[in-house]
Amino acid sequence: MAAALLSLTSLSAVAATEMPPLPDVTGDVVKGDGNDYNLKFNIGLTQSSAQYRGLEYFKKIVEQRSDDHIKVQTFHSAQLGDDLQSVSALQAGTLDMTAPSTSPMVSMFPQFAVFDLPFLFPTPEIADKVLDGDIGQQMLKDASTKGLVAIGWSENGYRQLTNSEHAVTSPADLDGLKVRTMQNPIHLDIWRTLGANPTPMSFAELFTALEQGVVDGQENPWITIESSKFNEVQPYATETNHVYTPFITLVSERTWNRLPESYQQLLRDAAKQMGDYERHVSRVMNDQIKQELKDDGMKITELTPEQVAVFQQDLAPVYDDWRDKIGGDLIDRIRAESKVDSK
Ligand code: TK8
Repeated sequence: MAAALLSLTSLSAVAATEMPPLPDVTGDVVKGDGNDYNLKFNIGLTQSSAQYRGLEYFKKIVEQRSDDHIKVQTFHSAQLGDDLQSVSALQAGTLDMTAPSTSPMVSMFPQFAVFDLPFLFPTPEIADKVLDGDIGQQMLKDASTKGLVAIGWSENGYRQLTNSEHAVTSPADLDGLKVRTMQNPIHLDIWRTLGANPTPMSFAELFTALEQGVVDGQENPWITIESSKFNEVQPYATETNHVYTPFITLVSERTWNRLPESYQQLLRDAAKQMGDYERHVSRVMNDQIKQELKDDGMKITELTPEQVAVFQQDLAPVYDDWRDKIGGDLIDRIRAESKVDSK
């Protein structure tokens, strides 16, 4: 009896999180040029991420609406390369599609750095307004160069800190902590300013680095922490929500130029629908997964508004330093969206 109970509890503890169902495909079949196409789409996260769920929906839409003349082959867990390698592969024409975080791409597209400024997006709704409004749409146009065509936004989400050492409630607790960051100068600045010892690294190397103690901590959304099993090697987490990271949907320009216009439009439509659905999945699962991580024994610190304010104050200089480099005008426009929203 005790054994039966025990196995029941452990079963429920590992039960896979339920993803919201894949929506039905709407819209008519799109006529192409009679040719068949095969699109390889590679992402960095695992099969249990919201990102991969979004990819499954993208595949369903594109295959169904092209009457199977376009086949979408999905790859996860950086099987065909990490974010930066995938972008290079798109430029070389050896991969058709990918959806990296914007952060490692700031060296190519400096305006993406707004997404790295701490606490700039207070709510997901404001992120949506920016991504789906003029600013985000202009960014897609601006990023459609250098061998890439940018066709949509999904989300990675709000980032949380995890570590192997101790609970973190204030910047003082970060003293000397080795924190992996994305390959991005603002993230380096954030963690250096807070007193940690940051190391930039590709996401694909991160689990091993945490497991072997090369770094003590990292930061990513709850869903990424769980789907990448970081909680198995990181007993502590702090809900910092310090940065909101989007995923940008990219197509190789070489692939794009081979497609008839009707299929180009189909990819744009499907990327939009994937983005809406993926953001929904990501948000529905965020709290659910935080709870699961707690149930699985992760020690999660939820900060009080006063404790968050200490992080915000310490990070004020990061804003000032980056304001001119990114363009103060863009930052002000994003801030204005937040003000309109809070009225
Ligand atoms: C996945 C990455 C990842 C990002 C990171 O390819 O590197 O920490 O948050 O999720 O884009």
